[in-house]
Amino acid sequence: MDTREKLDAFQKRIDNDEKIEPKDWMPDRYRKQLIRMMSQHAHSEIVGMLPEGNWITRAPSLERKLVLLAKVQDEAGHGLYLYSSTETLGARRQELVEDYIYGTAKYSSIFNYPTLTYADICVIGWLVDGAAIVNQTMLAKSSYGPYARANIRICREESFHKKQGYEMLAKMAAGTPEQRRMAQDAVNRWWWPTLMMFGPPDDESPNSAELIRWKVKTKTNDELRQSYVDQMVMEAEAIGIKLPDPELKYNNNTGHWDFGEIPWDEFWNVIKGNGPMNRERIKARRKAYEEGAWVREAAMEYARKKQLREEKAS
Ligand code: FAQ
Repeated sequence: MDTREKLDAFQKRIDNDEKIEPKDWMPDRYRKQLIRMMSQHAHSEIVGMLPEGNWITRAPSLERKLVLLAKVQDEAGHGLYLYSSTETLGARRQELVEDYIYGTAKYSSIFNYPTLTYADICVIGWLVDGAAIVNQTMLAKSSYGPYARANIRICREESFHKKQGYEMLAKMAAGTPEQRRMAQDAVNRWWWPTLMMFGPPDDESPNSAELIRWKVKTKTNDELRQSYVDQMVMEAEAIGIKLPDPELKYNNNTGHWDFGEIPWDEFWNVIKGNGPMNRERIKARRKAYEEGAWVREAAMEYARKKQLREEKAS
């Protein structure tokens, strides 16, 4: 088959909702787009451990500490599934990692904000994991098999994270005036950045059309953002939390909640590396990477020796 025929056959498989697997033929651009998106997702899970890890030693009780430790550990696991699935495309993990800690590869904008009080931990569970679930439930149906399967597992764990965040926030919102103030203040700071997690508006999203044609994404950034807002309005109301948007209003014609203008300048600034915590996050990741060099070397040596032993034995 010539390239045109291969491309047509590939698109036909996608249109028939077949999964593409690592050894199947795929256009270079499909591979490249997946490596970009999946590795960004993996980096986000790993960088995402930092804002929450910051509160492990200060959790308000042993139970809360155990829950937070388990959550942060889950995020590390998600990073690992995602790096492994990106490797099925021929990418090398070390290069991917070095691309964001020393280069220009991106990770989610949301992890460049500080966690100022324990209420931020509740809000990350509710709002950030909540947004991640809306996005990743869609990605669990992605056309690339290993990515879809990684997201199925991730979503199951994120659902638990969201429930525990919501439960903690509900308790705070029903607590003392000081606890209620902390809960509301955290929601005020995190609401707009969580709306930005879904990416720029559709008419400013250069990758969406191609990703949707290949069913890597099956919904647009704005469609996902809208379903998130619709869901969160009700959840906020149920626990007496006010979302910080005076323009939130139910629209009888569309059946959705209209919302105010997202501060997009802030988003572009954060993804260019100028958010409140970008430099600190990269510094922390560089330190961990450099101090962990001996572990990687030891693991590689162990794998090399094991392979030699197996070759000798066979
Ligand atoms: N942050 O053309 P589009 C989590 C970039 S995991 C930074 O619309 P696309 C778990 C985009 O890369 C959260 N950059 O791009 C957790 C592109 O730049 P490039 C992470 C962003 O790919 C919870 C440019 O803007 N999830 O939270 C962002 O069609 C709690 C133009 O954008 C994923 O990564 C952003 N928010 O759509 C962990 C899911 N948005 O690469 C710990 C997988 C856009 O061309 C605690 N990714 N950009 O230089 C996706 O679904 C998509 O890639 C989007 C962006 C929706 C993020």
